[in-house]
Amino acid sequence: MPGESADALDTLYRDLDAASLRPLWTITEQLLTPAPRPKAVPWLWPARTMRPLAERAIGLVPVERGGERRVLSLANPGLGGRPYAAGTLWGAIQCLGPRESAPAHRHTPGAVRFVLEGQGVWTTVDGDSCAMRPGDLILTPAWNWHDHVNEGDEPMFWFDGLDLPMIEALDGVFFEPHPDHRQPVRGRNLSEDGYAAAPGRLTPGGVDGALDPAPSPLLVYRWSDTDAELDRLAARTGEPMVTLEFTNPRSGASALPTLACAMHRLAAGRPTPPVRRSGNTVCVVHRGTGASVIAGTRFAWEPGDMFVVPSWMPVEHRAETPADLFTLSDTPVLRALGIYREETLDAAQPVTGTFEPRGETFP
Ligand code: 1HN
Repeated sequence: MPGESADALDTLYRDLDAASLRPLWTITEQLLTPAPRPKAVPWLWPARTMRPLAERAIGLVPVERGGERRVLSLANPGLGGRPYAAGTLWGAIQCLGPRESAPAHRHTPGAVRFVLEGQGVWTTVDGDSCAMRPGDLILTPAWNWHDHVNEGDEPMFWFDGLDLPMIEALDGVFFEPHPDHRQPVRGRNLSEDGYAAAPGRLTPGGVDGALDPAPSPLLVYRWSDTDAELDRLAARTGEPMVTLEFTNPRSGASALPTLACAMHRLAAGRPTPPVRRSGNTVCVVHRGTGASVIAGTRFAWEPGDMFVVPSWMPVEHRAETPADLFTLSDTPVLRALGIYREETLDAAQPVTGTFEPRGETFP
């Protein structure tokens, strides 16, 4: 009898549920999507909103053990309140007031800092004290002790990028505070002694290089080097956009095993072709103004703004003035697994909307 079998089926589903079993045939289509369907949405956090809020936090919130860092995380509205810029990436603005220091600790998630504003902060990474200046990239590889000390008289602001959501998904997070507030310092800018001029630390193009489970021994990539190399590359190619990846000078691989960092220089008024890639990207505007179209929505940007391009969403950039964009992505992980994809699309995307920043902005 059909009725009987329908009842029997209902009972089966109830009993499966009670036994903590899920029938795949009812959920196949939400699990095996034809292409990535990230929960994260394209989003932009304006510097004009973040900067004054960070400054207010300096006045109100001390940096202490337990809290560890004065960090405002980019919380993608698609992720239901989780403090992540995208499913795999942490992005944030961190600030440290004059003469403040953030205590030494280490953790299995790896981190990078891209400096936005100020001077006088030293980040010590396993005893190597690294100066931080605007436009510099500083690495704190997994399980390296690190602390930040502001020896200057002005506040400093930088972007933090971490692979924390990936390491959390792998249930691989370990964290340990250092026994002392500050770790012992072996010297200043030591990693640069050996590698600052090494070939293979700035690689044109990126994404198809070597893979390496070891992080870069060079911990600091100075803006002056990046800038000069971008100039040379732009002059040579004449393209609307040139890209330098910050690479491990020993192997040519990404800066950290899980994270790729790059700087893109955009010529004014020349749009880039639309591209989509598997994996997530966080962009930080270092210089210039312009706009990016992400999956049909136009995001206007200026220096210090941060925005996210979720997996497989087409993106194209157009600078109004000569512009430099820093990007952080999880590409090395997808490549290590043999599943990375990238595609250039034929035609510019139709623009179906304009992004309106949320929260007050302060001109
Ligand atoms: C961390 O240790 C830092 O050391 C910054 O500056 C941001 C976000 C999540 C977890 C650890 C830092 C972080 C973080």
